[in-house]
Amino acid sequence: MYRFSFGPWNIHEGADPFGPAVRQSYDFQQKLAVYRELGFEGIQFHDDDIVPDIEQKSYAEIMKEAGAVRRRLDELGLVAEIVAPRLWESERTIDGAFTSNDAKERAYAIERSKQAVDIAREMGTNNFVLWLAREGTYIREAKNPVDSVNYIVDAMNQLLEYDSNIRILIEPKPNEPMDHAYIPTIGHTLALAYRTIDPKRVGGLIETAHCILAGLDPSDEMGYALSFDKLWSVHLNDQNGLKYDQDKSFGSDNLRRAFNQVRVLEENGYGKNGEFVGLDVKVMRTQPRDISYKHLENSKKMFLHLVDKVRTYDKEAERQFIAARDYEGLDLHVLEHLMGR
Ligand code: 3MF
Ligand code: MG
Ligand code: MG
Repeated sequence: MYRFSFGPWNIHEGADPFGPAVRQSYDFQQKLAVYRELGFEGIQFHDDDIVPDIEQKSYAEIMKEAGAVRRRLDELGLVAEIVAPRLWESERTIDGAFTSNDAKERAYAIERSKQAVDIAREMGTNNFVLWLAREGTYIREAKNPVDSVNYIVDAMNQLLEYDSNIRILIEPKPNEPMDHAYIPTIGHTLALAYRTIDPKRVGGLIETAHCILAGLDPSDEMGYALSFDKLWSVHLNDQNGLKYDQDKSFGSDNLRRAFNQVRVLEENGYGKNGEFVGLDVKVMRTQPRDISYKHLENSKKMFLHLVDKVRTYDKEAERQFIAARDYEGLDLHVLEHLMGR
């Protein structure tokens, strides 16, 4: 039995860099109703999804609001899967958060993250996610790459020390918003883990689209993390080649690639230790408001269809093709299975 999650930002108004919002917002309570209706149990949160206008509020006010959201989730039978500090929108993180060239800004990023750890505790989750959005450069000469990596390790150490229960899940992404990010792949992520004071508590969250943007195969990236027991969450979605981060519905661009992701998760017991099948999907801008969450429904449906495809896959035939080194035969075997022939 899989449990599913997504973040409230996945129900959105349709703004893009070239045009404004095209749908009226759903408020937080309306979004919670969508979770219930579509059978999602887990919520992925940014600190300011829980406490809007967080930079304008006192610590006491922030914790009070977080407590109220927690009680509402309890009433509805929903759980917070992750909390992530939104370190990329502040005026104080324009040059990066942990890797800003300004020591005051780096200190702000660490304080804001510690506060988000407190929010995570209030929400009842140990999963603390870092998407290192602005930890990179627009131009190579703007930052020192060695110092930058050291700053990230130092920030993680401060967070691990601050709370002995949290575990940090890095969500790697190779570019966007930056031209180049310092932690572009799961390999970089896991290497970083071993530089911290507590490698056991550092792992990864892998997003399909981010792997494709790095020119890598998402199921292999997931397999890599699984081999270290460090795949602690996923953002399933899809991506049509090397362009902006599209966050398309899971399986919508490449069914076979989606099948292979579900297969590596299913065959390695993903979810058995309480991990959620997380989505990070955007609906098309054209979608009318009252059906602007179909991408979530469809992605979940596709995941479950593909679980079925994995379970009914003829592995004995696969074994024979492999033994004969007949990968042309295996290729067709997979395609015909996906086509239901
Ligand atoms: C950007 C992302 C992010 C992260 C989120 C949680 C806004 O490409 O994928 O979504 O998933 O911040 O870490
Ligand atoms: Mg994305
Ligand atoms: Mg994501």
